[in-house]
Amino acid sequence: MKETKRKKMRFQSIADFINENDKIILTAHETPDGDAIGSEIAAYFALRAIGKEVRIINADPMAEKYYFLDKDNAIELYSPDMDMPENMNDWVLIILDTNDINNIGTVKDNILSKVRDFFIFDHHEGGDSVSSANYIESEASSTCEMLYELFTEMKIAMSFEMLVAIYLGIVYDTGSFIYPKTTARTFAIAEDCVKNGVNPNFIYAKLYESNSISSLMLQSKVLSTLEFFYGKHVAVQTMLKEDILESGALYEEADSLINIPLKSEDIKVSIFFKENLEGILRCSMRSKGNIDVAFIAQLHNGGGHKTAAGFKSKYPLDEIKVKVLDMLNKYFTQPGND
Ligand SMILES: [Mn+2]
Repeated sequence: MKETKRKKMRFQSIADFINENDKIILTAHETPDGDAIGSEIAAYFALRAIGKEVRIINADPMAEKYYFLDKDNAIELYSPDMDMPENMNDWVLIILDTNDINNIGTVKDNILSKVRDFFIFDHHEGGDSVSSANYIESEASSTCEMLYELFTEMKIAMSFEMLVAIYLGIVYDTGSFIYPKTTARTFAIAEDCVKNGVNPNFIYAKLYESNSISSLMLQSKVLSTLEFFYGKHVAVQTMLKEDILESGALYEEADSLINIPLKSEDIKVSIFFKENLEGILRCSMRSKGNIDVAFIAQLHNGGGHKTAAGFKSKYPLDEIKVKVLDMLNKYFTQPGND
């Protein structure tokens, strides 16, 4: 009996927030990934099913491979001249898949600061110091996995569209069920999705076999910039605006290139400097084991967690590269480094 009562209360805070508000804007982190988009779509259909007025507004465009999830064309890209509700005070915001309000781009100053209230629903580490209303489970594989459990608890029937989005988010964030936070529960949820018609091969093809030829060209350009530091334990790749233009690819198609160097056992940190078409330089970092890259991002007003973090640089490439590499010095002190 006690067990049932405790379980029933698990999602009380977010369920109350949803129940108390009728006009809800959803957003997720900058350069939204599969879990961010999957979460937004699943939450969009769920909240509409219980009679809410819902909008999804993101700071950055999503990759084309996710378009099929958005059957209603519900995802809007923030722009200063977009059609905003007259009375923003009627609306609340739910932030998905990040617990850092500095990680939602232009949505922070233009929506978060104007809505009546907001709630963070996420699975990343580093949420201990979040002072606003939140529900964070850092041991969950993905935000989509948490949403499945939330909707189950709220007794919201899960449509096929929702299950497709949830399954895609889980596959994306678990690296197809292999990353450390993958649990038996993750598989049980995936099983339920598949039992209800989600096709694993179709989702795989959408996620990993739907890249454009121009994205291959971009990949080849970026990979050719690969440099090694600290005895070949740190890899740096660079993408400039010209690389995007010459390949004909989209900025967001460079998303997963940061993971390529990590396929080598020797590489402990992968750093990717990427410039967008407006000339804004972003530094993304991934690490293995005990190497913390989040502190570097935080020093530059960015965010993320221990093994995956990033920030926008206010310095030119040459300067920021030296600064970032210097900060990794404490992890690679053995002699013989190059
Ligand atoms: Mn996620």
